[in-house]
Amino acid sequence: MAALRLILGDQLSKSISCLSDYADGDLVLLAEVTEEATYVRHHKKKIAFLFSAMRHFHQALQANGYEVAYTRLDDKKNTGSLLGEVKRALKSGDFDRLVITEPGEHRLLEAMKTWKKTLEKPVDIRPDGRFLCTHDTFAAWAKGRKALRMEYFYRDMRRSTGLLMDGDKPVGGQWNYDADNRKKLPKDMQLPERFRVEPDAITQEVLDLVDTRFGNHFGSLEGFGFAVTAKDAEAALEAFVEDCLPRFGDFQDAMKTGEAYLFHSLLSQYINAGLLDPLAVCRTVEAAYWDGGVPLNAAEGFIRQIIGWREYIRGIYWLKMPEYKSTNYFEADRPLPDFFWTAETDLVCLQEAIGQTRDNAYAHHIQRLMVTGNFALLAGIDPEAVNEWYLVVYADAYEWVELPNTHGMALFADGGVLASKPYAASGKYIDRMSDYCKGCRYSVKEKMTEDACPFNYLYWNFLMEHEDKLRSNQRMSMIYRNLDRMDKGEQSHLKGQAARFFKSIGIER
Ligand code: FAD
Ligand code: DLZ
Repeated sequence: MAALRLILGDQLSKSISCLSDYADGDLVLLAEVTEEATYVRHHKKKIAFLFSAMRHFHQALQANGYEVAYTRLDDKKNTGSLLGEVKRALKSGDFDRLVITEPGEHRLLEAMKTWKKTLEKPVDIRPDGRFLCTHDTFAAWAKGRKALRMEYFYRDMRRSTGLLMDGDKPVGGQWNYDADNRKKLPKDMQLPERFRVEPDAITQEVLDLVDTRFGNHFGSLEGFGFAVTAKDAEAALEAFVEDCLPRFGDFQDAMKTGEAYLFHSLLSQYINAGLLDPLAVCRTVEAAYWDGGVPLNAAEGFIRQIIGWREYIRGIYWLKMPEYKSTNYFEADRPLPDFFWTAETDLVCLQEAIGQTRDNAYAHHIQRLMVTGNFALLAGIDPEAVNEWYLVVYADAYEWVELPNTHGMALFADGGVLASKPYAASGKYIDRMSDYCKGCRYSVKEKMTEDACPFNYLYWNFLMEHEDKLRSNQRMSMIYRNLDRMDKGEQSHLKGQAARFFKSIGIER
């Protein structure tokens, strides 16, 4: 008897576990469905990227001899849901089971667990072998630890992959070169042209479809230049290694007006969708280091993001869901300001981060963490609204990776599962790492006046509002000593400034 094998839109790898024992007579199913495209109103570029990559993957599978059923969004018989499409495909042949690779989102896994009953057939849900750390390995690492800090997990991952290792010691003698990765971008620094792929006929057709069907979703389709095949994603990796990797480390945290990409890899959406294999990407970067020309802080910094942060974030998600999502440590409850959708704000840093997000379905890590994330933290925006925004707006967003980064890292809504203290910062941090403040109508040097940078008074207001939860945190003690140096009048003036600002953007309590 034959198997039906469902491949999801972010599982576009020929090595995906649900294909591993494919045999003649089996059928592979890929389906564009409204349910997945609208459970949040994904950025138009994200939908276009996935649909085009799915259509190209369909072609690649056929060229490799697989029998594939492909549902296009506009097919008349499209039922609009994955389950509906599975049912339809099962009727097309004599299949005795459904084979799936576990999805990246808890909501879908829970739904799939009920399919066996609905379909009255065995449903084989397999582990996703594209990750380097299994759920069991992560759970074993986490067991009995007081704090689940990424750094120790990362060291184990270095040992188990052998990446940048010299026997059992880290190459260069240090595990982590993060302290060398915080340079501000020099004014006259030349930035590389970024790799892009001109849309082919398939992509163009998808762009038209998305424009028609998802016209009311966030974001612009203009300038779509993503790779949509594994081959082009490999070319994007090569271009990154050649043009950007040597400077990736130094300027990893920098931000510059009008420049969305700097030396970042722009590879997350390809890795997350299965067009690139994370370990192979790291091996390519390691090889570039051994060949010379790529400094250790760049190679280590990049590899840490993938085998460290990426795997750790996924581990936390599956270890802590579903309770994780409903925590709200600071009881934050303000609505998301409208400017998160329009980029219409006088703060240049937010204008840049949100405007680039709208145009590119991309912002780099420090923009996500220290500009939009930091603002949402300081302003006490409801984590549910913030989590949904991040899931909507980025081409690389799936809940397994988006949620711990937003809920845990940016908002500290998990109360410290992921971070040892909130990443709260005043405008001073943004000024140190960018040129945004120079062109801003607010003054980053001020905290008391009408013209003061809102990040400054929001920062102090946040510290005062959550003193009961934060003062005892040893890593915050210096900050609270600074607060104690302010007299009561100054403190109450800062609170007043924050209240006035919340009112001005329509999110007062
Ligand atoms: P680079 O800066 O070039 O980094 C290299 C690679 O490392 C990335 O491609 C990515 O695969 C990996 N990486 C780096 N940091 C992280 C991290 N913290 N977690 C997981 N992987 C990481 N990343 C997503 O892939 N999807 C998301 O939905 C997502 N949401 C985020 C939300 C917030 C609030 C924050 C602070 C971070 C989020 N990140 C997310 C992590 C990170 O910002 C992106 O992976 C990165 O910006 C992608 O751009 P890049 O490929 O140019 O990355
Ligand atoms: C994100 C997405 C979108 C927009 N559309 C589809 C789709 O039509 N068909 C599909 O199989 N997958 C899609 N996806 C990806 C899924 O949402 C993703 O597999 C789950 O969220 C689990 O990570």
